[in-house]
Parts: sequence; C-alpha cells; structure tokens
Amino acid sequence: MEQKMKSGFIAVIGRPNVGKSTLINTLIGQKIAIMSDKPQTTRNRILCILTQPDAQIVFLDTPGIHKPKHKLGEYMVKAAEGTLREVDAIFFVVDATEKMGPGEHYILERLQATKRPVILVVNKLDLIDREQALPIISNYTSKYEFAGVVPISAKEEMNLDSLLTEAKKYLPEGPQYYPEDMVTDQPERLIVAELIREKALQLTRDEIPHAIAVDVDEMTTRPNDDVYIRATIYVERDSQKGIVIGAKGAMLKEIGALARTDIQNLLGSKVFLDLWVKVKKDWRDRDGILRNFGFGDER
Ligand SMILES: Nc1nc2c(ncn2[C@@H]2O[C@H](COP(=O)(O)OP(=O)(O)OP(=O)(O)O)[C@@H](O)[C@H]2O)c(=O)[nH]1
Ligand SMILES: [Mg+2]
Repeated sequence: MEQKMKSGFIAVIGRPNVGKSTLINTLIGQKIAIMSDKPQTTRNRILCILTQPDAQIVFLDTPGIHKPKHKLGEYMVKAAEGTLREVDAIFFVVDATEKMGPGEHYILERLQATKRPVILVVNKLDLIDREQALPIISNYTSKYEFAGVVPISAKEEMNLDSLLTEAKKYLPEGPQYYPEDMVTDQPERLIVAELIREKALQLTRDEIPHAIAVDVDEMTTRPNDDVYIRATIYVERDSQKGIVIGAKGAMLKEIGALARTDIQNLLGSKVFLDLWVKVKKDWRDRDGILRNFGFGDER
C-alpha cells in the first residue's frame, strides 16, 4: 500500500539556552532561528518547516520559558505557553549537563495541562559520557509520563533521525500545509533584523543582550541584484550605545561584517549593510514600543 503523507505541528519548548533554536536550524538545514550562548535569545514564536517525502513537520521555536521579570519577559512566556495548545506534539528540550531544577518543574506543571504527547529531548549529549545520561533521564521520567525520550546533540547532529522517527508517530495523516520550498513564516526583513541582533548578542557582554532590539529601516534590491540594507540597533542607555559602537567603531564594524555574511547566505545576493545605533530608553517596559518592534499580542 502507498504510504500516506503525514503533516502537523510540533512545539519546541524548554528553559532558555538549552538549544531549541540550534536543534530546529539543524533539522531544517538552514539558519532561520538565531542562536547564542546568552539565555533568552529567541523573543518571538518562529515557525520552521521541514518537508520530507513522507511528512511535513512544522516546528515552532519558542522563547525559553522562565518566570517573567518585565513586560518583554511576560510576553515571551505567554507566547511559549499559547503555542502549546495548538500542536500535535511537544519537544521538551533539556540540557544534559544541567540538573533538573525549579525551572523544569515549572514547565512540567504547565505541560500537564496541555494533554499533548510530550517527547523529552535530552540535548548536548556531546558534552557528557553516555552513562551519565541515564540518571538524568530517569530523573525526568519518574516525574512525568513522556510519550518518548530521545537523547541527542543538536550541535553534533547525533540521533536526530531517531528524533524525527519518534516525532512522526504523533503526526496525523494529512496534506502539506505549506509549499515544499517554504522553510519559515518569517518575512526576510525580520530574519535580517534577527541576524544582526544575533551578532550583537554574541559579541557584547552580559549586561547588553537584553537591552538590544533591531529594526530594518530600508531594504532595497538594486538593478544588479545587490541588496542595500539600512538597519538600526536600539539600546536603552548612552553607555550601551558606546559599547555597541566600540572604540573607533570597531564593535559595530565587526557586528556588521558577521551579520553581512549570514544575510548574504540567506538572500543569495551581495549585501551592503548600513548599521546605526540609537538610544530608546526603557523600551522593554513600554507596551507601545514593544508593539512597534513586533512583540505585540499574537493570536
Ligand atoms: N555542546 C553543545 N552545545 C549546544 C548544543 N545545542 C546548542 N548548543 C549551544 O547552546 C547555546 C544555546 O543555544 P540556542 O539554540 O540559542 O538555545 P535556545 O534554547 O534556543 O535559547 P533561547 O532562545 O535563549 O531560549 C548556544 O551557544 C549553542 O551553540 C549541543 O548539542 N551541544
Ligand atoms: Mg532560541
């Protein structure tokens, strides 16, 4: 008998910094969701689409779940939780190098209410010995009834086939939701802004990351297919502006050079990137400004 096509949605959730975005980028083979070693890198729900001969899986990357401290934090947690009610299955990603703590308990409580199959994804297996994974896994499975458990390394691409096989068990039969060449619902402009934010996150020190927002002000394709992009990096204080610009503009130059490489890969064209830095005081705690940056109520 002919194999039927399966299709459905999988939400990828977990605490900040466990590797959710890395996993999704690796699975779809393209860099859509930005990644960094700073917690709370992902701020918005991002849809990434994997199309295979037997299935189309739509992954929802979500902001790391944590107890919110300010309005942006509240929004991020809401976005993650809202996602869970609409999906066919959930990947709960945990970091194999970290003990289960209050953060994981907080998430498990919320998962219980979703009544969706949850697959425990134990990530960063490359950083530990295999034997060390067993007690971590049994600690989780003693506290929650998972539909499946798959240890992986998103970075080293270990065991990802098993993860996909497990995921497909929970997808209903059905047609593709999206064209097979579509990999995300994010507009190009937004991915460009995110790639710039990623470099700023990766290159600046701890105090800066959460103070940064990026807006693409202009993106124009020239007759010869080169793309001109003008973007602004917003920070909250003058001192942060100084750090992002750096001595003689060195930091801004580096952010621009790294971002340009990624943007060229994304667009497949030569890119001219014109970066500006501006101060917008306390943008995180002001609803109106959050909406301007695309963090408004979704539903
Ligand atoms: N060694 C190792 N590092 C990993 C692995 N997966 C992710 N990382 C690293 O973990 C850090 C966080 O990765 P992200 O993908 O940004 O994590 P996230 O869960 O999306 O984080 P938030 O968006 O902040 O919630 C990055 O420095 C990654 O390179 C892995 O399998 N092994
Ligand atoms: Mg992320």
